[in-house]
Amino acid sequence: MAITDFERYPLTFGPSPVHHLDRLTAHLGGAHLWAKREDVSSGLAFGGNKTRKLEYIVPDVLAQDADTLVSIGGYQSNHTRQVAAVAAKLGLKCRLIQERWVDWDDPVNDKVGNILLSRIMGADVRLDPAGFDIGIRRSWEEAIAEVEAAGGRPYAIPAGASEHKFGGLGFANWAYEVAEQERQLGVFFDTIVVCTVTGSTHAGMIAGFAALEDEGGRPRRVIGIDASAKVEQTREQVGRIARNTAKLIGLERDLRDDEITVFDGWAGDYYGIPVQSTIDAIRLSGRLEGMIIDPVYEGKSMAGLIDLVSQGEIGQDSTVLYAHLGGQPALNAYSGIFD
Ligand code: 1AC
Repeated sequence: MAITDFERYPLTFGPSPVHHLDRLTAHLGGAHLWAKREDVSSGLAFGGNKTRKLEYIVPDVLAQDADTLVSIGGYQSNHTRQVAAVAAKLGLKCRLIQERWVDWDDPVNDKVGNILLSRIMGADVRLDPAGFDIGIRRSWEEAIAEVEAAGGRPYAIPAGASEHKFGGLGFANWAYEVAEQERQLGVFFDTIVVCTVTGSTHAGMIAGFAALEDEGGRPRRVIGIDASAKVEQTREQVGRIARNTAKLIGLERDLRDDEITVFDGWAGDYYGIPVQSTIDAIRLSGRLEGMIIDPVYEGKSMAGLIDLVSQGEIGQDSTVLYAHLGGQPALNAYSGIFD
């Protein structure tokens, strides 16, 4: 099968926009920087990367005649907010487990931003004191069982939709979308930079670009910047999901280890806790480009991009595509760092 053989339920406006980051490029004095914006690609609750993944999962939800989406994330999960939006759009119920993934003592951490939006959209939000983990969680399995026991028809979506069998397809297709946008714009992105935590965004890109390369496309680097602060677990998960996704879309070879690149160094000590480089990157993107990024994901991947360019790890002649995954609603729980 190829990516085009999978059914896709439209939840986005179409291809997410790509634009040049003129002032950031000039500021860093090298590498031509562009952004592809998942944050402005859907009308569903501010969109984001999960909306694109859910486009490939919804056909399965409908085929199973489920009546309740059940998912999980941290209090400020973007993923659960997008699941809540999709449930609302489809007229389904939504049950969300929101764990205390981040030890962040802002008094409104469990009230504003993503979690507020999920509540507004009618999701049944349950807080859970468990800490951060990208694996399959007991609380989520219990929620699925509870919905079932109450006579519901649950559809289980793991954290970030990453461990779902179709979780990598949305971003495998993103790679094909990029190739089409390159033809239209007359550019070639030799380097892609993306934040990675639960892994399927990054993994899908790896699979998609590998397939494009095997179809005669030019090779390129897909650099994942770890924001989990548990880089080995993330690296393993990215590799596994990338290989599964590559098989699904018909890649007839194993992925090479050099195709799976996860860099650490910008996550700090904990998932969800911004460090100075995160805050500096958020301010720089805002002040130079009016581009708002968040303290959990994009602030860390942007800090990585800035350093990789400044240190020459990404060359001055490179043309770089920065994947903006749409995590801004969480900013509401971090106002204290910008006082
Ligand atoms: C961790 C999956 C993740 C979220 O938003 O909950 N990105």
